Amino acid sequence: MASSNHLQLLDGWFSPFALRVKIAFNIKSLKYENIEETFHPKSQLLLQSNPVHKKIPVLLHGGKPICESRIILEYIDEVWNSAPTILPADAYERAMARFWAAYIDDKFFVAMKKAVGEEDEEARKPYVEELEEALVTMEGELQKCCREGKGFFGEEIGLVDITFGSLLGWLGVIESMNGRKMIVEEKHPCLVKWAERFSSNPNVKGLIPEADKLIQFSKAIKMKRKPAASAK
Ligand SMILES: N[C@@H](CCC(=O)N[C@@H](CS)C(=O)NCC(=O)O)C(=O)O
Repeated sequence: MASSNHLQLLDGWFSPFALRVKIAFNIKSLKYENIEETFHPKSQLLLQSNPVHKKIPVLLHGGKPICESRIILEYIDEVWNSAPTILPADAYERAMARFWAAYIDDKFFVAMKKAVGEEDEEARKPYVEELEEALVTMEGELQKCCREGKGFFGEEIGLVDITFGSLLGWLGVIESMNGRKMIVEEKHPCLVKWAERFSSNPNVKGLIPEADKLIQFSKAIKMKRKPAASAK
């Protein structure tokens, strides 16, 4: 039986969403038990804890499940509310952080997932273009922060940085598929520095899976799906 403060994470090493929670744990210096989800089949613990979406990550706090990565980040920040904080103290800035975090998931992640799913370069092109558009938008937003002397989308790593930065590993997969970098000095000078700063931050370092490992993982998933697709 879990004690009321025991923290468990239903994790998947490849998951950008689970990565967000691990970064938040580090920011708050929280100890947790990592439970790697098996997926094939999904564990009883996952099905019981997230019966609606049946997805990781799930945070179990004293046995009580909290689902959806951005909701988990906000929960962690509310329960362990001393500094460093993940959301800004100011209500307007908090609303803006939520806006950009939602933009990253709705626009950037969706295009990224579709791009990773397309082996053919021509089929991948429209999604890569969507990603490029979103990168220019995020560069514009980050430039405002840089002008205010901030190193991240806030003073320190916060909701927007975690939401966006957790996708860098998978962006590396698309870069490898396309044979070129997507965040480049000429178009995204602030994002280039931000990505370096984010990845080397002590709360993040070592957590972003290597692109090569993700590429192998993505190939294995596509192989599993192929027979089903050709049977249609
Ligand atoms: N919106 C969710 C997305 C979570 C998600 O897509 N998790 C994936 C792993 S990266 C998953 O569990 N997929 C299993 C499935 O779709 O059956 C969040 O932010 O937590």
